[in-house]
Amino acid sequence: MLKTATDTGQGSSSSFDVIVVGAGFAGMYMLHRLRAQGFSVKVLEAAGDVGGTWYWNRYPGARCDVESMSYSFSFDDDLQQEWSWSQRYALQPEILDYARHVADRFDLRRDIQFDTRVSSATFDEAAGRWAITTDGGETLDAAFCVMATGCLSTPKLPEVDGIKNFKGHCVHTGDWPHEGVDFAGKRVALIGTGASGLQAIPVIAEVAGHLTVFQRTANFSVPAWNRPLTDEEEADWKSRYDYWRGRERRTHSGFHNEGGHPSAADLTHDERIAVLEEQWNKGGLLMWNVFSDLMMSREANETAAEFVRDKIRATVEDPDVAELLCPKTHPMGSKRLCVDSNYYETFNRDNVELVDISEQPVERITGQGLVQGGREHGFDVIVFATGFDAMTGTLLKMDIRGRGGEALRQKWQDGPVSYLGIAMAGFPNLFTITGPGSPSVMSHVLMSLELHVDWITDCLVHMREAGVDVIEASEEDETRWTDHLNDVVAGTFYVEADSWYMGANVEGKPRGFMPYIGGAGKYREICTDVAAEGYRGFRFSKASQAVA
Ligand code: NA7
Repeated sequence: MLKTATDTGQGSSSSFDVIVVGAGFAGMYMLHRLRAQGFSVKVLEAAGDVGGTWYWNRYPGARCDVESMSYSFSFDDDLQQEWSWSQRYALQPEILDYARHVADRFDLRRDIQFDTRVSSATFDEAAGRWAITTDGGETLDAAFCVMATGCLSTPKLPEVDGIKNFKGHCVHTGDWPHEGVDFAGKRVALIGTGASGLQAIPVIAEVAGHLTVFQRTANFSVPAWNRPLTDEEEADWKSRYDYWRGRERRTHSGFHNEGGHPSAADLTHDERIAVLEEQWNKGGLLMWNVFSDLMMSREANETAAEFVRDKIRATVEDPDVAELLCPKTHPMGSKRLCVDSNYYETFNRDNVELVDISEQPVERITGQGLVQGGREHGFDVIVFATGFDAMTGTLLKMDIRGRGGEALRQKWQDGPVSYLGIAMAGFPNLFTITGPGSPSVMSHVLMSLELHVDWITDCLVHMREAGVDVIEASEEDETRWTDHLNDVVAGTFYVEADSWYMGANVEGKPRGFMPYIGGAGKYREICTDVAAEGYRGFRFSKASQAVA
């Protein structure tokens, strides 16, 4: 039977009902919910404080691409009412302040052990419990383990020799030094033009002596049109938060303002351009939904792609640079769309240079800079905006072993499989929040993680009431879910790009689309139905029977 916090004498104990790995938004909310239900919980976190993504990604210009009134917890109305955002899209320091505020407000830190990285998690079948080891040599155990490790939490450096030789300052956007980086007057190289690079480039360019951007693939970016939030906007959200949250939960992406997007097939060329223009002027990620057939109709996609290219050509003064910045190698939206502030305009500055490395990659890093195109370029700072081993990287860095000692690395050798992106067959009592196989990064992540946390909490309460202590996804339902996930994405342009969604940015990683794109609203209904039907697709047992 599950123990309560009082049973375990929480505080000095190393035995818990639940161990949560990660104290980003998912881990924080998981702790809050489970604690309120009387479970004993310990959160283990590698960082020195809460915040997850927003703790690590401190690069200049780091900003959320979900609007700030929406990018916040919905579980507590007082919290919603008391917090004020300053801008349409919040910058990283403000989001980190919010995370800290939540930690203070709900007194979360007393159950979080910081500066602790989990190295392994092993399921003990006889006891029906997880043994968790840390890099500090500790072993803790719990009936349940919840991986709240985030989707983009393992930064990836490029496979290029010599990084250690560089005598200047070398930084990755996803592991930014807390003391900051002094770019003033410096010769700066920035490699990578995904969302992080696009956000950092305009801000670094303002202070650097000279900034050289090394671009392997041009990306599609839509303006954020960021600005201060008005009092009226804030008041509108706060007066009807329930309405906005309800809308978000029913949509495909989880965005409050999604909806009404026509099929390009029903529109004339001029009508399509008018729709695109309207969406461009609104700005932001909803350009992804501009046509309902954007990701399936070559014609719809090419119309939108050419529209964005024309915007780039109209913005960037040097036509050769403009053409290099025009994405032509993948359908629009098949890699994550970027949302920028003055990205294309930055290439009109005298101190910014674009180097196309699509044909001639960076050969090596040297003491003074890097070699590319057969010549050495000298730099004081090199910024790697080269992305992450996304979705599976952090989970697979840990040695996670389920029934019979099976390693998750083994189970996922051909790519991740899971039931609903929440649980895996053979790994009883282990849950993943926004795991591969769930909408996660293809949705409003904060909304999606709240769904998972609520679902897991309800499930554990259900088990306690039913007097069972082991839950495991069935292999058949896991297979059915994985087939469904692949069916939904088959035939869309998502599977064409060498994106991190496909695992294509990491050498040797199996190729396959990892998030669920069936829609966040539909996914919520499925999860709700699964629970309502007695956790369809899961098997329950008592620990003493778990060996069977
Ligand atoms: P991304 O989106 O994975 O972007 C990484 C960028 O780095 C992308 O332009 C890559 O080019 C480039 N890259 C990666 N490796 C290399 C090497 N070896 N040489 C040159 N260029 C390279 O990561 P971000 O951090 O920008 O964004 C991740 C997510 O965070 C984002 O989607 C939002 O959801 C938030 P490529 O396209 O692979 O040719």
